[in-house]
Amino acid sequence: MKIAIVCYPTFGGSGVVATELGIALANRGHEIHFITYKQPVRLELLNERIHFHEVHVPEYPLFQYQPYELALSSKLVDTIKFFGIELLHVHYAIPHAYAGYMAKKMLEEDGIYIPMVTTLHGTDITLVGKHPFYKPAVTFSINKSDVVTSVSENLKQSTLDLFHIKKEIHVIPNFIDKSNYNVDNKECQRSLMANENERIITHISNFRKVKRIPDVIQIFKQIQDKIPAKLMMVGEGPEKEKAEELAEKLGIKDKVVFLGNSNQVDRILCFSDLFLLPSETESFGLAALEAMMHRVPVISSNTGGIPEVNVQGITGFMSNVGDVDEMAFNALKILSDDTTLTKFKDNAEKVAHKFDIANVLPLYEKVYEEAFKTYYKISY
Ligand code: GMT
Repeated sequence: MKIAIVCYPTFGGSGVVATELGIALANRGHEIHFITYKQPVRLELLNERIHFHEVHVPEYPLFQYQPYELALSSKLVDTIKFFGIELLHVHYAIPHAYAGYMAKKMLEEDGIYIPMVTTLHGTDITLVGKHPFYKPAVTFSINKSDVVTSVSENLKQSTLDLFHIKKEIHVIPNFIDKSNYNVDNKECQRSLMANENERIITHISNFRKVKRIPDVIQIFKQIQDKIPAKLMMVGEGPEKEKAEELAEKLGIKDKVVFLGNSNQVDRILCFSDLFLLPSETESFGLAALEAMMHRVPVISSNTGGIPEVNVQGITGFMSNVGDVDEMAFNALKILSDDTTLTKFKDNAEKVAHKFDIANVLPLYEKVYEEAFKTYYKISY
């Protein structure tokens, strides 16, 4: 099948999921066309089955805001026509589902019919999408999608609670493709980052407010008060500076390493002992799943879709949002001795395997078939 995938090309989870899904579909023989404003960060290799088409938005002084949706829908129309693309899969409702629907309607004028699958990722619903400025357009484009998927049961429920949705929402969890990881345990260069006796704690995110970055620093402060430890802070975003200031204020600056955005997440997780994800909300928590796949237990909040990934007392522990004392207490419980840590590491890896791409890819292929059926039933 020839499939166009629209996504954000950045380090965010939705872009990562879209990119890895596209690569896996190409490996299954499908022809994939990524359409977005920059080459997705995890898309390193293009080949005869993986194409990338860049959306340009020319600057025009009349516009205070350059019209990305317009440029995207035009690019979709041209690309779909030129390559004979058969299905459109948009990740993140804003503005992708909206632009996708416009493209579909323009194509229909030329007698070209293409079904659209929309995958909801979280902040397109729980943070940005529900804002009254966007809500009518988000509701409309979800209802106009031929098939809608969400990355967790929790996100499905939030979508139904927040919007007037007339479509069925299929839950397809996020996944991990372990074959993409290039590091095995023997290669972990732990000594570059910490002394032999230190535990390595890691946080990876886009450092937005919703990630509760100060909580990460506070939890680590309590951990390193009790045991030798280092904190790896991976990512870039608006809360980073505040985190650097807080680490300095708490006197732990020399124990916190800010690594910036990284394409070497697998190398960092390879030598990590614990992952912190104290987010305000999280529709799934792909970063936690990636950690677990690398045998890293997780201390997280118990919000949104996280309980569908992190299993209480098995792969780590969950606490109420903001309860940094309990999170630090549980972290110390996991890190207290090697036997306990190894038990949590084994469990994390075992549970993560449930989310292997081999189990998830067929679910997407099934909804693609359904999208065809739904679309042609409506159109003819
Ligand atoms: O978490 C972010 O800030 C990025 C955001 C995105 O759209 O890229 O992540 C959302 O989608 C991920 C992939 O489905 C989920 O794993 C994240 O939990 C979700 N983030 C939130 O709900 C805050």
